[in-house]
Amino acid sequence: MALPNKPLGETKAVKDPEVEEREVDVLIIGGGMAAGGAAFEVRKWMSDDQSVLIVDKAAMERSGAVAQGLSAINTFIGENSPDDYVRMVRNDLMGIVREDLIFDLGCHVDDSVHLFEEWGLPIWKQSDDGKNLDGKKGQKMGTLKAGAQPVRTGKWQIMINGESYKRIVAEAAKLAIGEDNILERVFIVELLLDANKENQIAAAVGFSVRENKVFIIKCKTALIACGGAVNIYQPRSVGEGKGRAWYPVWNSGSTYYLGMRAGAELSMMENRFTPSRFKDGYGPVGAWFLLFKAKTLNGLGENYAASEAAKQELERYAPYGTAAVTPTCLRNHLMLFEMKEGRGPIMMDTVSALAELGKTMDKKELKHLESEAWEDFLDMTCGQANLWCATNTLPEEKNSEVMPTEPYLLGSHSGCCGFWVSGPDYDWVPDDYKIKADNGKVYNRMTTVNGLFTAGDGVGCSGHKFSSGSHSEGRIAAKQQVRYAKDHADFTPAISQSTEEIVDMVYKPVRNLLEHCAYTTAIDVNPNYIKPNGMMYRLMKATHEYGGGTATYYMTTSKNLEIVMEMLEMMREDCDKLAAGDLHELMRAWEIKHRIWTVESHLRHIQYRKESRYPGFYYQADYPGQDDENWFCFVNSKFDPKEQKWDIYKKDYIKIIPD
Ligand code: SFD
Ligand code: AMP
Repeated sequence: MALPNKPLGETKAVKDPEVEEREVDVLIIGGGMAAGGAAFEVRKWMSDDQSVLIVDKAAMERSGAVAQGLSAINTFIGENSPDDYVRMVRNDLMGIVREDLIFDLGCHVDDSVHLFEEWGLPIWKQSDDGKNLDGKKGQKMGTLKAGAQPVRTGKWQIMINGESYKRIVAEAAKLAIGEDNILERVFIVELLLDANKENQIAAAVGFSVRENKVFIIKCKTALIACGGAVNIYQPRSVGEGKGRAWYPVWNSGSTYYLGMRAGAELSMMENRFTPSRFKDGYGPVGAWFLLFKAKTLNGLGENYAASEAAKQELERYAPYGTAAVTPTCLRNHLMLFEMKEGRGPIMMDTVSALAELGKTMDKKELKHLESEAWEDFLDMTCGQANLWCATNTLPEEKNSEVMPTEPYLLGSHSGCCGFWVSGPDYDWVPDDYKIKADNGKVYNRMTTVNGLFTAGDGVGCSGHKFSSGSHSEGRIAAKQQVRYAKDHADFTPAISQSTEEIVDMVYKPVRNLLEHCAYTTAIDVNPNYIKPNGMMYRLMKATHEYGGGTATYYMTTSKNLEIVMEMLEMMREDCDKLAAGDLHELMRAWEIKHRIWTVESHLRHIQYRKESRYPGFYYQADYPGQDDENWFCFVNSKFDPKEQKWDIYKKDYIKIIPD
């Protein structure tokens, strides 16, 4: 008889888990930057009789995108204005953004950065004679809040010694919210709507990845802040490199899945991010371009981005392409152009950059510069530093290859997919950007489902928040959640599903396995079920080949989309047959389901938008180029949980900040 589970390692799943029921006023789902901000802020606004709970699938100290740390904070307004911040984001995202949300964030983000510094995050400072001081030397210059000057790499970015960034943010969040109000290692699988009140959030359902226990958590209001979606496409790193990606592999689209299944309106899900990264190690490039002033060269050693051909290509995408800073997607577009023309690979010229900077430095300063090059990766993508070691790469002696990655979905970095949320209730915010709750009031960052909020990667149409902005947005949302809970003090959440039905849904993969595993001798091969690993390969192959993955240089067509949509529909059906033998595998089963729905919404949007708005991120070959006349608008979609049907439509873009 086949063994029903791995003998070692993971906790074996049982057929009948324990059930723990809770009820709180305010629920925060996720434990990353946005949820960390929410947890820090929330208790300040709560009254004594209100309750709160934060639930993270992992351990907050090292969960989410900032798990490994970061070496820069990419949004700090400082001496700039929020208006200009809006202009920058708008240009980078090819014109179609929610300016109310971006402006609002720009007004608040610096406060989070000041807090990070107060909590112990070392921020690089400029000395009076313009030198870069990091670590303790930087700290001696005083705080940003007190007027010390950060080391600006670009107009918006500042350098940090950020290996422990997430630990610092998590510590503050945990202290503020209180140990008793934290659930770690609990994966939320579904949200439930209220049994009596139409379109009102009522509960979240999840399970522990450490013990056989299902959680049913009722709430008046919930925040979904589970980050973006990774591993929805075949990654470039396969074989022994599998498991590496730039964005965090454990962020599986839960934000989008949870909200969309509750009926929350999505916006700009067609947008994706395929960042240029150091090849195979996924090291970010920002510090190299901005701090070290490096150039990328094509295979012929030419600075292709400065060529006449590149200039002409960018002019096709004016006014964005001709702006002072080329939008991220168009930077990729130029890179792909070279590769497709047979002028690859693209190399980051680290050698010339360090030599140039070193010209004015003494030996000690030069050594420090070289260690900064290593620290950039050791602080946030240590695998890249390992790869340099493994391949005998000294950046001052050998250039490194860069390449756009597989597609990720996110709303906080240089992408803007996510939910359509309410803007702040200011008179300058257009009515169409405000969502009125059942009581007629407007709650900033609330989705179209009453009581359901989101932040960070979850908020659509407003990228370039990064770590600091996500934290700040979590704080904005949490304050509104408390207000919502107070305004709905007499609402008692009720759910229509029985406890048995919920347990059966959450533990279905376990029950599938236990029921059928004796049928075959190899536990992974069975006509009655599919393991999440197999489903993962199925998903990745389909999106890779038909959905504009790296296989086709991010190109798709109407016919390809038709094919992949059919495949996804079948995958969704087959999710009922997922099987899991241990708790880790149960998480994998739910993650793949979340991924399938998420990437389906992405492709649905690409299918609907009859233009290629983001060249370099994706190309719809039947509709190349941009069609401003017909498509200078948002694309929104909604899954109706009652009818189990999709709807997709245009929504007007409204310009608020003049050029
Ligand atoms: O260099 C569930 N980011 C950068 N931001 C910067 O400010 N500076 C940088 O230097 C940045 N760079 C960078 C960045 C990210 C990564 C991975 C690298 C480099 C290598 C971006 C920011 O990190 C990002 O914008 C924010 O972190 C987004 O915040 P948020 O809160 O939206 O997502 P999260 O932090 O990943 O947190 C998600 C949380 O959800 C949990 N979770 N919990 C319960 N149930 C579920 N089903 C769940 N699913 C997920 C996670 O555990 C996590 O706690 S650079 O490239 O530019
Ligand atoms: P990255 O490391 O690519 O995630 O980028 C970090 C920050 O630097 C983000 O704010 C990017 O928008 C910005 N950035 C990266 N590369 C460039 C570039 N070549 N020109 C201008 N800004 C850049």
